[in-house]
Amino acid sequence: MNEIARLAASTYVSDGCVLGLGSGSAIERFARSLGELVASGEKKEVRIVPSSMQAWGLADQNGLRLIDDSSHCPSKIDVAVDGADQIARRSRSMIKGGGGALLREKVILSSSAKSIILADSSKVVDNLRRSVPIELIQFAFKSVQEKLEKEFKADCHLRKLEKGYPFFTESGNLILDCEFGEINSPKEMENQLKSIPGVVEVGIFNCNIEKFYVGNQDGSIFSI
Ligand code: A5P
Repeated sequence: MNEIARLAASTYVSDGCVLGLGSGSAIERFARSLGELVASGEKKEVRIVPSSMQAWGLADQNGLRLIDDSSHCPSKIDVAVDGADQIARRSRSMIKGGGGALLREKVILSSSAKSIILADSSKVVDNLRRSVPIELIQFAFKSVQEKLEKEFKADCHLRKLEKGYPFFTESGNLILDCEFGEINSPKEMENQLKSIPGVVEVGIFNCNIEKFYVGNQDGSIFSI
C-alpha cells in the first residue's frame, strides 16, 4: 500500500492543483507520501478539499494546505484520491463508506476531473457483494429500514459505536449497513436506493474512475 500511495502522489498530483482527499487508511498513507513531496519541494501549491475530519487532520499533520473555504466543496476539483471497501472489476463500481464519510466522498468524486482509487487486492471482486452503507436522516429511520427489508429483502443493521450508541455521520445522519447479497446491476441499485425518501446517500459508487491502483501482499502493483 505504501508503494501505490507514493505512485499516486508522484504521478497524479501536479503543482497548483486542487486535490480532493478521501478518507481511510490508504489515504493516510497517500497523505504522508504527498506531505513528503511537498516538504521536499517536489510538489508545490497543492490545495486540499477534505472529505472528512480525518482527511482534514491528515492534511494538517502532513503539512498540506487546505483550500481557503474547506467547508464547501468547489464545483471543480482537479484530481481526487480515495480508498474503497470493495471494487467490482468489470463494472468499475465500488462500495465505500466503511468509515462513514460516503456523503462527502461522493460529492468530491463527482466534482473531480480525474479520480484515482487506492486499494489492496483483497478488495477486488467480480461483483459487489459486501454490506452497503446507507446514510439516512434520523426521522426516516423506521420507514427506510422497512422499505429496505420488504422491497429489497435486505438485512439491515443500524451502525453503532462500540458501547452501543448510534453512530452519527459528520453530517448528523444515521447509517444502516445493508446486506443485499450479490449486486449485479450497481447503477440501477444505486438509483433505486437513492430514490427512497429519507435516504441521503448510498455507499454504491458508480463514478468515473480514471485508475484503480491495487496493491498485492508482496508489494507488487496492478491497475484496473
Ligand atoms: C470512508 O468512509 C470509506 O469510504 C473509505 O474510503 C473506505 O472505507 C476505504 O478505507 P480503507 O482505505 O481504510 O480501507
